[in-house]
Amino acid sequence: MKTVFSETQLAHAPEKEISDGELKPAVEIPSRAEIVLKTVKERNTGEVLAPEAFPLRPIHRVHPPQYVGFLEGFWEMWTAAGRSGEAFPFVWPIRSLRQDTKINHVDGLLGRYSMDAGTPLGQHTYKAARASVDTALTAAKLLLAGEKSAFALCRPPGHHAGFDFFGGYCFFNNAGIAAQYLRDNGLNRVAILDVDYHHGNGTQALFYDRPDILFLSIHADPKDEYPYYLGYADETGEHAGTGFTRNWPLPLGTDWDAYTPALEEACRWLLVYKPDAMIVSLGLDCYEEDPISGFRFKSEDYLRLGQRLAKVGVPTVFLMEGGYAVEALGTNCVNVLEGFEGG
Ligand code: OKP
Ligand code: ZN
Repeated sequence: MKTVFSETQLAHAPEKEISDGELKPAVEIPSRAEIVLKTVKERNTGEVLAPEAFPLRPIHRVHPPQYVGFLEGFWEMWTAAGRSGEAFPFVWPIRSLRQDTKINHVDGLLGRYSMDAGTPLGQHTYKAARASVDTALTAAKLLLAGEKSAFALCRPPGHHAGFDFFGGYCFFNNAGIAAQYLRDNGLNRVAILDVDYHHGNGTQALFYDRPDILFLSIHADPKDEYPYYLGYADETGEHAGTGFTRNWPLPLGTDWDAYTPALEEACRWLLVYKPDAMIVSLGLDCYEEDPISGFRFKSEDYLRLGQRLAKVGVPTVFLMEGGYAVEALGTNCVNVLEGFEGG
């Protein structure tokens, strides 16, 4: 399986994040991608290629130009306001506050375009997030060219980013942009299977009213885990998209055996839907040693995950999302890819 990777993604290198009431060392860091790349090379999973530089058009199919422009011009605005370090939002237009005003101040705009205070924005964030999108789109294009699978080594991740907001370490919704790109290039039905430990709220919301992009997600129960406000079992789509979203929230402490029934159900939905292609939002944070997560996958379980997904028999883009146990991240990720190729 070919891997797509861009060094430019490493330019987003946050130092701190706001978490548990403290400024802590950031966990969504460049070494995550570096160790996966190193393991891909060591275990010879296939050729590694740099992404093509895509224009803004495929991004604008998913995110509005105002939001994209905000991220693009952010650093200039931030430094013009006299700030120099990483940025965090701290005020949001929630219930009873206005959404529709034209705001000048950078702090107001930060809140307008974000969902949380845990996602640092820096000087090179936009450039790295664009490279992450390019990585996802290049992998999708490999599928269109006839590859049976491809691995997009994306960073920063994407599945929490919504139509016009960043959050959960995500800026552009890589999986959503890739899915829409596949639709725009001749595929009729695309499935997204999100196996990150956290619910992919951004991806779900993008396609909630659409039957042409199926969204399936298995994750920690949001009543006990981030992102808290989406990802419950009763969210199944709306309007024309009714029945084309499915969620399997699972309790903290879930191990592979407890996870399998949900995975089997998700695979059954995939067989019924018969997608022309599948995008796997591949978070590796169900791992037992993950520093911010509460599931109990072992490294071997990621081999099993890959083997099971191969049986679905659909052209597949694996697209990296979360996973923060850096030492094991390469092994866990490549286990999925090898499991898939061998299964
Ligand atoms: C991004 B992805 C822990 C705070 C965690 C955000 C988690 C974002 C996960 N105390 N905050 O889905 O892996
Ligand atoms: Zn996650």
